Amino acid sequence: MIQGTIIKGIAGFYYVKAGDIVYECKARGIFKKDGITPYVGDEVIIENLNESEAVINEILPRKNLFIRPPVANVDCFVIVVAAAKPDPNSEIIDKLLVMAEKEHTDIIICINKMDLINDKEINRILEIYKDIYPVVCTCGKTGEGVQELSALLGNRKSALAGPSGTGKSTLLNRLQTRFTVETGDISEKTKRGKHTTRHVEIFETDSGALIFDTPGFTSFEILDADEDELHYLYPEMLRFIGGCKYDNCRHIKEPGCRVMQAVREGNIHELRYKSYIKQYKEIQEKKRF
Ligand SMILES: Nc1nc2c(ncn2[C@@H]2O[C@H](COP(=O)(O)OP(=O)(O)OP(=O)(O)O)[C@@H](O)[C@H]2O)c(=O)[nH]1
Ligand SMILES: [Mg+2]
Ligand SMILES: [Zn+2]
Repeated sequence: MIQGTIIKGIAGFYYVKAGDIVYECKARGIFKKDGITPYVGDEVIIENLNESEAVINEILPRKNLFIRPPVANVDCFVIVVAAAKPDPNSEIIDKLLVMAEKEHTDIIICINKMDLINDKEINRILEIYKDIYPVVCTCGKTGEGVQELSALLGNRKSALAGPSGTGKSTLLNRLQTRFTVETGDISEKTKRGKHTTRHVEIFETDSGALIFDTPGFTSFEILDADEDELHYLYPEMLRFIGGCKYDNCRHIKEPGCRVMQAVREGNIHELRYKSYIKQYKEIQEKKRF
């Protein structure tokens, strides 16, 4: 019996790292029968059947589990946003943030490709998030800011997440230099990433932290949030919620809403508020069908 971490899963095989050895494993048949799927990041107990074959016997209790990106046991999400190419998509960013907030993971926002825009434009993006989350600006092309990002990661297990083409794998190649992970241009025609990374994989950074590279996406659906709890997942709203006139205020159009007042006074960023409303309605809409 050996305990290890699933670092990659491809075509029914799971790659389990225990110490310096990576075992190629199958999952025990019973998992499938019981509807249990192993995830990258899972701590597992494996058993060597013979020289070349091993099976996963048991998945140890998870700290958390995410479906998109499909990862388990994440301490910190690094939401990678491109300053341009592709342009920042606040809808995807805020949905990822809500997903991470829901499971109480740590969050870092990384604004990459800072070589493509000027300081004024960088500040415009910083303004939205800098008072809520740690934000780091990087350039995957030159390596600028990568040290700072690495310092922020510390020795947490962090997962890179964000739209396709924002530079997640490029940053990964800067954080760890042992392997070269494939990266890809964004499409000239659609201005979107080409989904270069196809599977989740865990790497060890040069400073010894574990980091998940994940496939990017171009859209993102909220799967199981509750609209009435959504406001708790916008940390900058928390200190205002108690000030609303009505206990069940959801800050949409209720009179005496303290949150809306904070938006008017510039204490909650208008774009964040707009994205809150949009998500709120989307969740409601989804429930109706
Ligand atoms: N100008 C500029 N280009 C960058 C920077 N970082 C990455 N790129 C380029 O952006 C493109 C996409 O980079 P990837 O690292 O493949 O992006 P990704 O987020 O891993 O994309 P998926 O795997 O599809 O999710 C590549 O052509 C990179 O060379 C940067 O800081 N500045
Ligand atoms: Mg990638
Ligand atoms: Zn309110």
